[in-house]
Amino acid sequence: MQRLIAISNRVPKPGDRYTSGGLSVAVRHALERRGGIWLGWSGEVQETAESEPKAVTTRWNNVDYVTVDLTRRDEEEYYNGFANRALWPLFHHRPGLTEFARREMAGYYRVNQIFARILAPMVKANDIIWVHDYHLIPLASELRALGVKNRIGFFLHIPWPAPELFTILPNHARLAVNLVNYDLVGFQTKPFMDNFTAYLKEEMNVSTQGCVVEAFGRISQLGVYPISIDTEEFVRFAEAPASSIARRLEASLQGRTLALSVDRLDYSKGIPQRIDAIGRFLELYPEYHNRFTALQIAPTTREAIPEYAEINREVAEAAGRVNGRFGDIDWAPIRYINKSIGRATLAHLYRAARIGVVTPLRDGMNLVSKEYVAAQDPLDPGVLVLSRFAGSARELRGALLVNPYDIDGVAHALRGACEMSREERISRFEPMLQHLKAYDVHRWCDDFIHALTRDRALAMIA
Ligand code: ADQ
Repeated sequence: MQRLIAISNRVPKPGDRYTSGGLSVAVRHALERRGGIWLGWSGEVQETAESEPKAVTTRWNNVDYVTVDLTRRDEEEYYNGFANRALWPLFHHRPGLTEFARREMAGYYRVNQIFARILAPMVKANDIIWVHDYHLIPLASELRALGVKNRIGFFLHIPWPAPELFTILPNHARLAVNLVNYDLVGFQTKPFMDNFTAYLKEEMNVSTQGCVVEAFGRISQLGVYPISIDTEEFVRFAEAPASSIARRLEASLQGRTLALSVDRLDYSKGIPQRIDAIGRFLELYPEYHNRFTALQIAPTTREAIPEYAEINREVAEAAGRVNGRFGDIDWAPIRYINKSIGRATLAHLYRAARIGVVTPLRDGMNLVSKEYVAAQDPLDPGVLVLSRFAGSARELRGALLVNPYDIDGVAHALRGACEMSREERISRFEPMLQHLKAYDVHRWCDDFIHALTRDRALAMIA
């Protein structure tokens, strides 16, 4: 079995199984089975600018965790700058929030070069390399420039934008060439892959043959690999005796219907629009006053970026408006907290919620929607209200699909979820759970690695 090397912006802590998300669990599992390396930023910032950052290696269960500190300038230009002020908003179709500076783009390429220089000497001839997400699009090109000839795959966790939006980036052509330097490029959904091939055709005059791109002196395979969750683990968590937090929540609800939302606090998640829709629901259906509670859990992220401080203010204000207008001395319709919650507890909270409200404006996949389904009680499941613009909407067909921009539409869906019979809830839930059991995160991981190694065999035959 070939050794695997994974590279992502951040590397999870070795042995930290409790707080890690599904992606970390699956990639770690694959790494431990094959032996390997996981390389990325430590999350630490060195105040003194060293000429070449040092890597620290920790070995744990057959895997070398290699972490690199960045300088303050690297963090500002690569992470806060090009990755999160240019690529993230633009790839989520928010050109109005997109800021581009050549200095930051240079920082982005510089950090990719740093990772490549640290990794290249560690790579053995037979290793397979798997790069994750928008922070690292140029990494294969940088590794190739250092003579690395191995199979290198890339998975994009976020959407790929429509061509006319992608071309807003002054370096769009360079990024496209960077992507074709991978042997395999994985997208969450077919429309995202189609956006990339449409761009290649319209802007670069490159046609794809099926899922194969032959351009810029290389052949690259494209594919759709929808990421998933560790379904069995979530089912197990949800079925374990309820934690004290979950019991406190149940007691505090006093029999009211709970609608739960869990998101990183990010403008792509549509939280202010969702809160407005809850306000509209309470306006249209006063019979739900004092019978309905919405809980929004949204830990803050990327706080150094002004748009993220702004979204926190916006959500708090929207929640305050709805509570002020509809609340009473013994009832606030919306509870808004910025806490991070352990995964086992999260499963209990999902199960306690009659409605899971997941309404991003645009999302690569959205794992919360899958976790919510997996955590439900099969005999009395809740209803998922899901944005049609989440990647997961293509798989979770038993959800009530909504357009998050249509406040009235979401309000009607909330009412439909509150009123839905147990029979209908079960008939919507069962096929979704079956799907999540068949296509869990381990399957996702295996499919991607299989495609990356299978194509190696084909290349050798050719
Ligand atoms: P995210 O944008 O972070 O991921 P999502 O897919 O929903 O979005 O994953 C969030 C994860 O964080 C979930 O596992 C969730 O349980 C966890 N989480 C969120 N809030 C939490 C809280 N308060 N406490 C504890 N855990 C919390 C990006 C893309 C997505 C894509 C994933 C994976 O934006 O579209 O699905 O990567 O590819």
